Parts: sequence; C-alpha cells; structure tokens
Amino acid sequence: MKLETAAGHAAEVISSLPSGERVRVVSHNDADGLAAASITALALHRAGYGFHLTIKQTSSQLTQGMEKEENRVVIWCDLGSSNLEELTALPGTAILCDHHIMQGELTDGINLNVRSYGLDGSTEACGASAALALALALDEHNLDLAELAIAGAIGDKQDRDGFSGYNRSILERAVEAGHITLEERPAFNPATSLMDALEESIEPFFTGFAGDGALQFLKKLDIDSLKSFDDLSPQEQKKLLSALALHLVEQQADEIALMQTVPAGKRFGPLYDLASKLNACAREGNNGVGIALCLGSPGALEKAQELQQGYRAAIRHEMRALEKEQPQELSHLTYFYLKNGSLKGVCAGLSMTYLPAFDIHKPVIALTDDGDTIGVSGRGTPSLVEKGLDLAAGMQQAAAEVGGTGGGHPIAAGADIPAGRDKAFLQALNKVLSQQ
Ligand SMILES: [Mn+2]
Repeated sequence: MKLETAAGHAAEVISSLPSGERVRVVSHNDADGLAAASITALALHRAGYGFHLTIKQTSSQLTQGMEKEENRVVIWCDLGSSNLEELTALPGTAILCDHHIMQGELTDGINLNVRSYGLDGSTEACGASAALALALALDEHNLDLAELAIAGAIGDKQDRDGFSGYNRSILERAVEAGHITLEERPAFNPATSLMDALEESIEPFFTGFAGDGALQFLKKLDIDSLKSFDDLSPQEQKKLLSALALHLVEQQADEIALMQTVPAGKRFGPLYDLASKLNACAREGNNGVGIALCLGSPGALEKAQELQQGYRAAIRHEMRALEKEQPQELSHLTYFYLKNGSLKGVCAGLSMTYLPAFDIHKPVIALTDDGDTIGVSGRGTPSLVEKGLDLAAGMQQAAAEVGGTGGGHPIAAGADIPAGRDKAFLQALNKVLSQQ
C-alpha cells in the first residue's frame, strides 16, 4: 500500500466524526513536531473539527494521564512509534504520523509511519511530511501546508543531500502550485549588513569573525561592511563568496557550501528561517510560540524572532569560547566541557564541522556538569557512520559501565552519568569506539 492510500483510510476515520468534534493531537517538542502538529491542527480546523493539542517529549510513558480522556480519535505526530502497545491500549482510534523506528505493532489504529511504505524515515519523509499526507487526504487544498512540512524536514536535517523521496514530491507539487519558490541564496543572512551577517552566521560558522574580525575581513576585500549581500554588485558578490570559501578552507571546515537552493514559502518566507525559529522555540521550551507562529497568530512572529536571536546568540557565545580552547583528545574521540547543557549537541556538531582544532575523523563529545549528574552529547558524521560508528550503542554501553544511561542514533547520541564518573565514562566510550 502507498502512504497516500493509507492516509485516505485515516481521513475516512476522521470524516466519520460528527462535525465540530474535538480531535486529540499529540506531537513532539522539536521543529518537525511543531510543524506536524500545526499541519494537523490546521487541516482539522479547515475540515470543521476542533483540536486539543499537546506537545510532549518522547518518553517511555507517553500516554500517561490520557487513560481517562474520552477521545474517539488520537493523532500522534512525530512520536509514538516506540510506544505502539501503549497507543493501542488507549481508548479511541490512534492515527500515527511518524518516521521513527517502530517497536511492536499498532493493532487498533492506522499506521502512517513512513517506514511502513518503503520510505527512508531519516531522509525521505519526516513527521511533518507524514502529517501532510493525512492533511492532503482530508483535502487536496491543504497543499499550501507543504511550507510547514518542508520546514519540518529541514528541522530534522532531511535536506542534507537535497530533498528526496516523499519530501521531494511534496516540494515539487508545492512549487508547481506556487506555494513555494526555489531561490539560490547564501547560507548567511543576505538581507542584513555583511558585518552582522558574517559575524552572526552559525552554519557556516566563521572563525575569527568575533569583535571586529568580520569588519577587517571585509575591509581587506574593499567591500562596504554596511551593505547587505543583496546590495552588492554581482562582481562584489563573487569576490566575497570566493574569499569566504577560502576562509572556510583555511579553517579546515568540513562543509564549505556557501550558496544553497532555498525553498521560500509564499506565507512564511525562507523555510530555513522558519525551521530555525521553530527549533529555537522548542529548545527554549516555548512550544506554544512555535505553534502560534505556524497558525498565523499575530504577535507570534516577533516572539519567535526574539527566541531565535537569543538561541543563536547563546550558540555563538559558546562557539567563540570553543574557538579559543584546545579540545581534549583520546585516541578515538575529541571532547570538551560546556556550561550551557542545552547546547551540548549543537556545539558538538558545529565544532566538529567548523573548528580547525577538531578532527573531522573523530566523533566529538560534549559534557556538562550539572552537579548531581553529568550530561553527555556526542556527534559523528555520515562518513564515520558509514565506516561503522554507532554512537548510540557506544553511549549506552559506556554509560552502563559507570552507572548511567545512554542512547540515541548512530550519528547523534547522548548519556546521563553520575557526577565524578566522566573520566571513566570517556575511557569506556573510547574503548567501545575503538572496536567499532
Ligand atoms: Mn521528526
């Protein structure tokens, strides 16, 4: 069966409900989850239904507190696949719009997990694209919500090698229908002064651009630092881009692409920016702002912008500090300590990619000492994973050896370990990684 066919069955279940009925929706607290939740809420609203939405973390007790609710239908977005028995046990029909690995079977409900339809759940479809499949089955006119689905896919980094699979097909349909346009844009902000755009850029992250670093760089090129990229002549743009590419090569960056094909939505503008806002909302614990932004609530854009700026500033602050530090190394990993625990993962990934002192051939481990426990995040690269790296297994095994817990994905994983056990943990992890 195709995803679209199964989505049609799910739409029939929803359409059998009396008009005005409130449908229960539960979604995940990240950019993809917020996009998926918003797509579902808007599609329900347009079809004449109400919705009751909760944003949750993935946990082993996902359905806790819902046993007493009287729901005829519960739609699970971007989570639930590791809780299928729990979902089945709840009253009401479950509809699962997810892309995570499934455990068990959904025996009472409709499974729209994209993995069940021959799609790669890590590159070809995400929670938001599964939610869009359901929205389209309810009404073809919901294709405008592809803007949100593509932002969700970007949030889950499914754009890395260009969009493919189901993501690509909805992008193509949305472009054809005029909801999305594709533009060739620089990876930094092309609309603000170059001085700010280059200093504030996170992907790519330029070393040495703090303080007046970016200003001096532009001065040497004889480019007006107060102009935006869009204001430059084509010759100036070319000159700037080649100088920046050289700068990235010199800082031994693993990723030097400066121009990218950027999908821009008719309603939300550049969708990388929307994904970044949703990510900041989720990371800062303000899921409601992210949902309000997607639902078009006035005032939400300003709040989301503030959250985004604050989040990006915090990342830059940590990255500038890491730039000056020499990371510590073991034979099979690089590690550093970070004060702000919520930024461990993102800083591990960025430092590995953009900081010259970090070896791209070794996974990077970031640790935060919270007093009672030590939080750990690790990041690898696709090529390391191809060579056998499995950080999830490594974290789980090493954490267990020191009395902690760990897990995640082969390319990105985390652990919590007891205070004072960090050195033993790192040694254990290094040993596991050396065997992979
Ligand atoms: Mn997701």
